[in-house]
Amino acid sequence: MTSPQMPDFETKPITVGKGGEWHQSTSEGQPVLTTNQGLPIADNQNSLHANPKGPTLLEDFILRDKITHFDHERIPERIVHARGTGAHGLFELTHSLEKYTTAKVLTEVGVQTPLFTRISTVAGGSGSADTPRDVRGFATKFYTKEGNWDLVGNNIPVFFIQDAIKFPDLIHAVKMEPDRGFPQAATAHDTFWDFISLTPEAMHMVMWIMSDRTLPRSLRMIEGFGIHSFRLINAKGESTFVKFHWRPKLGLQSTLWDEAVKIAGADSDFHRRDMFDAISAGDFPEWDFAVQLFTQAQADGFPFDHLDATKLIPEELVPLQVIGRMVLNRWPDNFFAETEQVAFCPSHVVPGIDFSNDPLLQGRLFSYLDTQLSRLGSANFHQIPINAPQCPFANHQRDGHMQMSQPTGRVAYEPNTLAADSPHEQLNTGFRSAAVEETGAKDRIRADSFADHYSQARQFYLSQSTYEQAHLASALVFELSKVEHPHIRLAMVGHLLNIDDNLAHRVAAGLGILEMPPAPAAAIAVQSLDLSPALQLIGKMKNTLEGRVIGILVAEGSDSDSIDAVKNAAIGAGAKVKIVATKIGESKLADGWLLPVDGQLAGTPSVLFDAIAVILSGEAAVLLGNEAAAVDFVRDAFNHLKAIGVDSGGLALLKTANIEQDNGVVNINCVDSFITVAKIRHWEREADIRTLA
Ligand code: HDE
Repeated sequence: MTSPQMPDFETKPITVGKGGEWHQSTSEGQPVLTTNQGLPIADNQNSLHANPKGPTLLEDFILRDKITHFDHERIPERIVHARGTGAHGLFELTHSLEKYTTAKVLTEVGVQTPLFTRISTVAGGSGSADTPRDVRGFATKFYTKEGNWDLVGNNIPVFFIQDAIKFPDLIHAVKMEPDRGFPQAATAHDTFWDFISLTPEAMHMVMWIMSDRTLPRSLRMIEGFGIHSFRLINAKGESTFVKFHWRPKLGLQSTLWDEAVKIAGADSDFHRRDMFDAISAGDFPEWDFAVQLFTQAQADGFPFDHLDATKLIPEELVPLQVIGRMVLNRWPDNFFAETEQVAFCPSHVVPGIDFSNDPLLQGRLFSYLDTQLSRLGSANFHQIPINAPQCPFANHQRDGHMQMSQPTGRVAYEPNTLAADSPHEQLNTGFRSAAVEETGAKDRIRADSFADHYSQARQFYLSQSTYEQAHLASALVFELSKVEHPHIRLAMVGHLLNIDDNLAHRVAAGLGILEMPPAPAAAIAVQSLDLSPALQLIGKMKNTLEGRVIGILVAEGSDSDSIDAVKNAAIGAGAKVKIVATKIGESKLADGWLLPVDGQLAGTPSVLFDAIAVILSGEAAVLLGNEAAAVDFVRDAFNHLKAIGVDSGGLALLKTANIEQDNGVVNINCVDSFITVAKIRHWEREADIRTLA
């Protein structure tokens, strides 16, 4: 029903009771507030007191009902990936993989499968900021006709460790240190780097997390990777290995470190808000779904073991085939019920998809079910609407905490003769594991083929553009500079020597290390693998304003034609536009027009935008030159390598801020030039404004 006071919001009373009419309604026809037992409540403002100034009575069951429920409103947050943003959407297959799999979701072209995707940070608690340097989880639950398929991946195609038994150590090292309870959501501390420096297998992942991939501009601009090799199984029972990839339609885009830090202060919900705004505006985020398919024979020829999750298969070696797309088109009705309670398990697969022997994946097959039992508190977590399959499901499991279904009949076992219509196994279409022969001695052992810890780390670093290499080296300097124990810094620089001599020396110089430590002995000689340009982030950025936001700084007396011209051109190119001024409300322009303002200057810094325009009268430029927030607005935009469009007043403000004009600073009279430069970051500017490692 729609409340007359708030016409824009649809309010849905929670009516879990079956049938019946509302016992009574308010004079406005609204549903009556009741207890959880359906008792209508007369007074929701006062508890039951012995007298007007007397004690509250234990008898007040309405107060106890309300407070008790409130006291139990939280469930344990996820041990990792606690902070997340989720949305509903659909998957549409565009190319059939029928040759490789029987899974209907991968063979029925054109069919739209509903799904729910949750994107998360890893290390921080559920209330932490959206923009720390961190891996992003990328988990999708496909509600297929053959049951739920959960693809629980990350935005980085490799992982820190090779064996699941190290996961608790890794996470204990990265989370806040147990004696002091900080830092929150940060790898820049001793315990993390101590563990990493003793874990050479993590070096490839270290290159990825120190790259700008861990500083995304938007969750709509990240890739997703299933990481592990999985198997596809076809109708003949033959299996093919597969790696899954998500590719954002908006291209990849990252922020700079200084920008990410400032965004955390300006808007700690930056990514969640961006996703909410985009979906609410009908700008539905979209990803291509792609696969890398390969056989055991091909895998045998790779210079690494594909079962080792610290390795990736370069696209140049096994090209990606795009087979479908995902669109996120519906924000959840209720954050807790959906985004918080959604329970992903890599073990949720459908017939035609199976696991590989990746030891990390094998451990995950246990961990997620276990964690859901603890978080959601019941073996019936699959009955929560967000987790329930959207196809029929039936078995003989019964009872348990919070059982929501009421099965009928006397038979809850199989085989039976008493209930012919009870669920039975289905040999032909049911889930079958790949028939793989296993040989060898049982042992706690790491395969020799997992021993090369540096070659792909080297390949990644050397494949980056010079700008990206500088960011990566500087990130290492920043992180290690926060480490209090010098021996940990030295140990890390030692590992870097095995990756690339130049990188190690850059980082050592940044840390003030005068004498290089020895490189640890590599288990096998570091290989020089072919460079893989596809590993670059800059190479995957799109020259576009779609999904981007342009901030226009105005003041009293600004020129309305210039504002209109920038606004129309930016919107025409797919951007959103926000007007920023010293006061919220309206700004009176030179021609008397009252322009609605979206953001007040002090609370709307330029870190929230992809490019800015500054349109000011000469008088306003002088006034704003004495305003720290205005000077920071333009300085930060410049320092974050963003395009700046100016009129003469805007140019005067840039002068006050000591900004020299370059290719990214243009006159907005030539609005097309502004739109062109606004589509990109101006990397060449960085060497003039910042000392990088
Ligand atoms: Fe997870 N991971 N993980 N993980 N993981 C969890 O499950 C775990 C790993 C990933 O939005 C937990 O529901 C182990 C790799 C995502 O709800 C937990 C190991 C990858 C999410 C768990 C790994 C991931 C999780 C915590 C080493 C990328 C969030 C709460 C063997 C392929 C899903 C939960 C969401 C969440 C265990 C390693 C991705 C504790 C033991 C590798 C995206 O069960």
